[in-house]
Amino acid sequence: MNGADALIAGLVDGGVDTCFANPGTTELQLVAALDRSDAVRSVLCLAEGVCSGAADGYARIARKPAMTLLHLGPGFANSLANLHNAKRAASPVVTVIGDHATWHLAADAPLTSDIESLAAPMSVTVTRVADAAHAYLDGCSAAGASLFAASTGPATVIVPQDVCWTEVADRPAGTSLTWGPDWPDNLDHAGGPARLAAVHEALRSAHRPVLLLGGAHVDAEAQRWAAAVAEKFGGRALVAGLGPRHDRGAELPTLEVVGYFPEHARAAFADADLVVLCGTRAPVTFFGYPDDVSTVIGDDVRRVELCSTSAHLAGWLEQLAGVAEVAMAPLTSDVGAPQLPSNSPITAATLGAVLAVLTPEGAIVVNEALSNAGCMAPLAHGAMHIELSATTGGAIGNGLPCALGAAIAAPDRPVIAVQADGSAAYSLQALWSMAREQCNVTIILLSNRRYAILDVEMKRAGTQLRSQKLTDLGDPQIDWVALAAGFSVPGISVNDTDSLADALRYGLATPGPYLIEAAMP
Ligand SMILES: Cc1ncc(C[n+]2csc(CCOP(=O)(O)OP(=O)(O)O)c2C)c(N)n1
Ligand SMILES: [Mg+2]
Repeated sequence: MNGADALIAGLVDGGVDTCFANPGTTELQLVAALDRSDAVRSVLCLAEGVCSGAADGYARIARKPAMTLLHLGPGFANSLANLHNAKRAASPVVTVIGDHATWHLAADAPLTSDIESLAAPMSVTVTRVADAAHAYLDGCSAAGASLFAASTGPATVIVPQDVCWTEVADRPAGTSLTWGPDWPDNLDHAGGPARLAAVHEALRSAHRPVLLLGGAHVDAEAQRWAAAVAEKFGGRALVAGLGPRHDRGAELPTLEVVGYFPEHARAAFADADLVVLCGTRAPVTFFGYPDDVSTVIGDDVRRVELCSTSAHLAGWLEQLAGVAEVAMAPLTSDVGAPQLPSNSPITAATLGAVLAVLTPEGAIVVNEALSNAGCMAPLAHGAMHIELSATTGGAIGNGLPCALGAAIAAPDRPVIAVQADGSAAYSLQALWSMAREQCNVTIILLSNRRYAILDVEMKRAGTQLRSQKLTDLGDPQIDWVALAAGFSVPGISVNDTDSLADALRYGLATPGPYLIEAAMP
């Protein structure tokens, strides 16, 4: 085998089974190694932001490291916005970047750049493979680092082309690693009992405690444990906004999701005297505004940390419930069936009502709805599903890539992408990979023909614009159905809830991707 084969073997032994790739000449040997490997499914993506976003979505659903293969500094740079989202989501994405042959770097050829400096801010580790003899272990360690660093997240491996083409002996024997089905808990276990006792003591002395849930996976069990603990101490459990993965449905306890705008976020904590941070940091406002502060929780409110972002949240909350001597909150069996709205224009509220009725049990709903994110609230009354927020790091354009990766990770689950139009335009190339891989993704493209959230922020800032030139997308109109057809994704345009419901039923029942342009008033 050569260094490229060894690197791929190491990644496979570290848990990688899927690669979202956009390679070039410096990755030729890696392309050949992937071609020789039966252990990795390779998915070609037509833009690097699709690779990183798809790997993010894949990792969130499959709960194992997902690989991307990218071309030197420029190709990698194209992936960074969604890699930033992946880092904020604590997703174990392993980025493999081919670099020039070691001796060719000194020539400063056109594609030469400082890849390490590009990678550092978006990675939990950056490794440059020194020689072919190290390739296997560097691959294995990168996959491991994505899961076991202080926080889970992106690991970057830079591999010079001469390392890839150099022959090596077979992989080192007996080094195969396997990870458990759950994301590992990176907290110091020895500190666990003391931390549980401190949190329990704080809860006992609080009058109005809030348990704030966040991190890589706010699952059903975590919410049921948290609801029980909160009830015992006369408090509330909340879920942090824009979370990587949030299980939802009518059977679960109703936990409020912390809102986006500062006044909404602050209102959620207004009466709290204690906040227990469960897998998340203390919340801050998304942006700074004149004469305002960053904090959401008052300085006089006590905070205690239960566990870190990549901890096994449900496990920690179960332990806490044990100390507090409470049983898990039951599932609600008597869940009234939501009703379709009478035929009406498509707004956040009516779309939410349609989604609450038609989202199937077990679906994955990717949320890049932005100014229409209110449509997600009614889904709490629908069937059990998984919500993935695309913009965990605030960078738009992750929705379609995330949906692609989620669909590849879970081919048996229907995926619904609730997708704002401006954000869709950043990474539309994901449609082609969805068509090629026949992913079961139904996209609801929210065509409001503007950067509406910017209009909202502008109004809140009291700014009057002379023209809408920098926020209006309606001139010329974007034909989403034609664009989808261009990528071999069938679609339809609808402008009322009856036709939206029909189209959604059709999209869910038909294999492969389907795009519904929801024309909004
Ligand atoms: C990578 C990146 N570029 C730019 C922005 C700034 N930005 C935030 S929202 C937005 C417009 C979103 O418009 P659209 O997706 O149509 O959603 P809408 O506001 O209409 O609901 C822009 C450009 C961002 N957050 N991330
Ligand atoms: Mg828009």
